[in-house]
Amino acid sequence: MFIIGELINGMYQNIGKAIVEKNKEVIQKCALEQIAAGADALDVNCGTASKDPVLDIRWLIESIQEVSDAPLSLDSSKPKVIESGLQVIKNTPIINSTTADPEKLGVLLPLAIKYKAKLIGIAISAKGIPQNKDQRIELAANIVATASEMGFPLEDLYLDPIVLPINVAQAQIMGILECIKEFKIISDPSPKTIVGLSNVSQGTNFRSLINRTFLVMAQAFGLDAAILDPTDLQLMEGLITAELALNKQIYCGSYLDAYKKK
Ligand code: THG
Repeated sequence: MFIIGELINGMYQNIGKAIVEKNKEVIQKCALEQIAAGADALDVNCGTASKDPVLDIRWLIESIQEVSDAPLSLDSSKPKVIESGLQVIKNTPIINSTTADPEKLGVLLPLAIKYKAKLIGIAISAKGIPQNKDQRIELAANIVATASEMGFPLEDLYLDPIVLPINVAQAQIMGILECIKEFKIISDPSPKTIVGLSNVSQGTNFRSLINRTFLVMAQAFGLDAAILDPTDLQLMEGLITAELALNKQIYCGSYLDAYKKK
């Protein structure tokens, strides 16, 4: 599983405050903690706290890059913010994200090609979030078709069905899980799959329990990557144990420690 740490997001109060006050120690500590906990990459999202995300995303990236060379995922719905970040990123960038809207694809695919970035494509259209599995698959297929036409390597494309909170969209959860399996057969070579995990538990009690239960189910459907909180120890232990059951790790008495040292 490719793990993208979700915690550098202006949506979190401490990070929003650090962005406004330009307190880079808070950001650097958050970056290092997530990496120590097992993150392979870090999501970077200015959130709504930022008045000038085009500049603030650069400040976030430069602050993180002073202490770590982990790959960064540029999380913004605004192509201008993503382009600004791409100009200062050192390691392979991840663009998070494009929708299936042709206008967005037309801007973000050429940027992904120019900067040799990985690209997350989310199953959302200009009309909004789909209401069922078939609509999600149709949007994902549109993204794959456009990426393929433009010569973007499909192994670098991560398709996201868009996870919704279980307390408002309970009837859609199984369809979202099935998308993870079906996205993989849209093309050969297969695109990869990703979810923003914590969406599933927003507004609920027992957030951590809901996150880790959904993650293990998504892993059984073939999930390749997740944006999640790597400092949630029980979540990470569930993730590692599911990889064992899926034959992606070799069992040994100390498999949890062995994975963490990888
Ligand atoms: N897909 C993709 N990118 C994404 C998402 C996705 N990026 C953003 C988001 N979804 C994933 N990241 C988060 C980060 C935080 C939370 C949820 C998803 C979260 N935050 C607390 C909340 O809203 O309750 C903040 C509470 C606090 O202030 O402590 O839940 O789906 N491609």
